[in-house]
Amino acid sequence: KILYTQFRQLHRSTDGSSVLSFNVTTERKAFLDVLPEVINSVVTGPKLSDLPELRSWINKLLTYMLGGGKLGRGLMISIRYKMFEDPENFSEETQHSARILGWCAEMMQANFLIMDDIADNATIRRGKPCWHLQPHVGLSGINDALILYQSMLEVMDLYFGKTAIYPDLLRYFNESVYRATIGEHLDLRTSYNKDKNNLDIFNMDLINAIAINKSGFYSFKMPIFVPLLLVKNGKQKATEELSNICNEFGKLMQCQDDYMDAYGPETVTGKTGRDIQEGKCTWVAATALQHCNEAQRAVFKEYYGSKDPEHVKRIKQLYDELHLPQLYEQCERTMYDGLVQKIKALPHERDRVFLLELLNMTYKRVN
Ligand code: DMA
Ligand code: MG
Ligand code: MG
Ligand code: MG
Repeated sequence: KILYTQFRQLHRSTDGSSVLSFNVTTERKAFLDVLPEVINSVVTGPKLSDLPELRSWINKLLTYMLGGGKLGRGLMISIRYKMFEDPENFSEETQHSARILGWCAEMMQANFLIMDDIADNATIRRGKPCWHLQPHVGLSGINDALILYQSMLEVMDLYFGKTAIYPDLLRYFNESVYRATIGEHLDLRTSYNKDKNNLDIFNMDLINAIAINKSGFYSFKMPIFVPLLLVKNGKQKATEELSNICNEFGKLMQCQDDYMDAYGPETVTGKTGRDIQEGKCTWVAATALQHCNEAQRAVFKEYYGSKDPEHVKRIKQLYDELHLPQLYEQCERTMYDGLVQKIKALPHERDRVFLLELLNMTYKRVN
């Protein structure tokens, strides 16, 4: 399993321009070193100056929710910045700004996770109890999620409010929230219900719409496009082809997430599977239905979307009978191959190198 292995060290690309080298393990460490500054900038903000209790609550919230993640989105921003910046414009200061933006992405993600876990009745996230299950939280976690998001906006305003890229930054972050909430709506509102017997939800068009909105935009498009704002002429590199590739990454990531929900051990994924219980419209359920005979379809109809552990077991057994692991492996491979083709057709070498490495880290991921 290649996870955050070394990115290729490039000093000179084939088009002759020099490219700064980087290494994911080193960047991850440097990125983590910036976290105390981010938290500090929030809790020492003037709006909290007379509210010591709130300061310590927010400190606890940020510390809890920003720890233990894979940091994929944040690292994408800081690494991609370094990769795309011309060495003559690069400094520790500009890299620091990119890392701050990386943390903004992580704060946005943490805000989604709190709300998603409430809506999905989840219990474990990143190997720890979900935020809403912390003492005295419950549904007030919705407000904490908003506090997290607004803290992110405070950080962004503090570091970027007076820069020329601020309106574009806000646009990307705003669209990320809009897209993710649209995706979450589709995910939550379409769930299967035995009484309604709404099996028509399990179609690939809906699954793709959920994936592109729920995951594609904020997990790929935002962290892939935002660092381009930091570099000279970067906007010219923000193309439609690149955007399409982000959607494909979103589909791959969500398909993997759906598969791991049914098949990934909690000790590895750090979360509890909830999709069968919640009757979610997932890649796994739709693929199972495509391969069901009449009797198996009746089993699905009877037991999908039930919280009874025996029913969940029966659905998992059905998935096994239908060889879901093999079907998943084939589908993941097909998506991988499709992405390789599309990435290789991109005009900029730095995009090709970055995205192929990202793809290799994403392919066959287990958490
Ligand atoms: C989560 O989708 C989506 C957002 C926008 C946080 P999900 O419920 O499938 O995610 P997870 O499996 O991590 O709970
Ligand atoms: Mg969830
Ligand atoms: Mg969810
Ligand atoms: Mg999931």
